[in-house]
Amino acid sequence: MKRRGQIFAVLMGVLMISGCSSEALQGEQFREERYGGMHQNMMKGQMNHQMQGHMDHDNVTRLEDSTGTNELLIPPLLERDENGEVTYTVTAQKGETSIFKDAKTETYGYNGDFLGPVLRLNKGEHVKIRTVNELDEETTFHWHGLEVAGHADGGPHAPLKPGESKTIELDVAQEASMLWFHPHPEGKTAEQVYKGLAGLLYIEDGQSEKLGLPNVYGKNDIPLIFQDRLFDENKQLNYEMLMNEDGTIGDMSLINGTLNPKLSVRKEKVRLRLLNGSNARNYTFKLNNGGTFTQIATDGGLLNEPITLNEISLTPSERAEIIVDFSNVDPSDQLALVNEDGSTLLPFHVVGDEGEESNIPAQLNDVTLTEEEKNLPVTKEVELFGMMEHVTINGKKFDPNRIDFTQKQGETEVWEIYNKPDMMGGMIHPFHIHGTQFKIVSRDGKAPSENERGWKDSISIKPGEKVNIAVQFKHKGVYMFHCHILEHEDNGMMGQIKVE
Ligand SMILES: [Cu+2]
Repeated sequence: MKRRGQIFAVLMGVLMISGCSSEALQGEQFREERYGGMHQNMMKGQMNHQMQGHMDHDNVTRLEDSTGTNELLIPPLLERDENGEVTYTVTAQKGETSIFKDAKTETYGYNGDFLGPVLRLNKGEHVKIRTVNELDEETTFHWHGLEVAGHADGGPHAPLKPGESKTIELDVAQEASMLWFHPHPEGKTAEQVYKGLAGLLYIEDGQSEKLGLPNVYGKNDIPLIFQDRLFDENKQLNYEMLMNEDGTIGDMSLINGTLNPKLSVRKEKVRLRLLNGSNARNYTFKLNNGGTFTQIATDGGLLNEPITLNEISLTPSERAEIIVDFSNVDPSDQLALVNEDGSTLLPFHVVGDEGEESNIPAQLNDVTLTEEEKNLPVTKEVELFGMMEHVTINGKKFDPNRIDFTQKQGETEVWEIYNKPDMMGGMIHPFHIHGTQFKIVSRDGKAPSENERGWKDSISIKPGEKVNIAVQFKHKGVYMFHCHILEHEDNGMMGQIKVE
């Protein structure tokens, strides 16, 4: 892994020093053209580190295997406020967490020390959420995947200073899904998420409840927030020291904040709601026996039909709901959820009891890409480019005073998102738009895979790939669109759309 990085670093060094060869000159011009100020950074001796950081995207640090010592923590369901003035109160606060047995780690959390509770909203209801900042720094409360007016979306325009609070109101109109919430302050998102600010938002609707899918929270319906973290020698989340401009990748796997987790399940179908809540790591989830599972939902709702898979990839901020059938699994099978490279993420502890009866109906939803959507011309082009701090969208960095696009409320437009490769090939950028659930029209001109034919708010885009999406905003306001590698976002790989 390091070898390729080193070879590359040496190569780049040679190119820089021997400025007289034409090849080197081309390289130099290329860099100046593409990365501008990068040359200066190289001269400061940061290059080796940076290049290796980038090259490591091809061969990412393996996560430590979960020993299965600790029962997985299940996020608490947030109780509704009793006074009736607001539906929920969500407080960003500091805390201390015993992630390791022998140390306390300083963390951030919502209504607790680390991560956050689950907020449940019902389709059709009007809710008020009081947000409170008890941190020593500014933060925002962003509702990822929620179709909400721009002023309530919690982007970088809506910072709360320490001690401030703000109540937002919204009408919940979208279908059953698992969304999430996290901070979005300009330039500080990655650090605040890294320290623990992330919670889940469940939208519930009557229709999906009739399907008979596993839905006993914490028993056969389990949220799994996957995050990788690096800790310093004092077992602290020392972001300033550990961060990587190209996306901070850790060697320790936390699920719902639990280190070395295991999940005890009964002999029944179990619904796992997966969220890649990492700053930058991509996951490909598999079962260690190569067995299949069933995907039932994407970011923003149920798929039309269940899809049988033996692996599923999620880039940062993407979600998927899968059902694993443990009915015929024995404890001796030592079944586990593993990552692409085989590292054990979540061992399952199957207890002898029979569980609940549940179903996976053949028809789950009715979300279709219409002929009209398929035939709409591309009216917005987004070009993702760069690495490290030299990341841009359409050649520009985020400017809070610049509106990049406008779109009419309720009108569908096709956006073409292109991940322009760089001289080293480039890297996957997960692309997210605030305030909307969209549909994938095509990937490089071809229909999306069956398990992407549902509502999405974040998509993985490979280098060189062009993805067309049909986007509609239900509300007005200014919304962000950005790369969800949080360091890229903080480094300005973000634009703004005004919906009028
Ligand atoms: Cu990116």
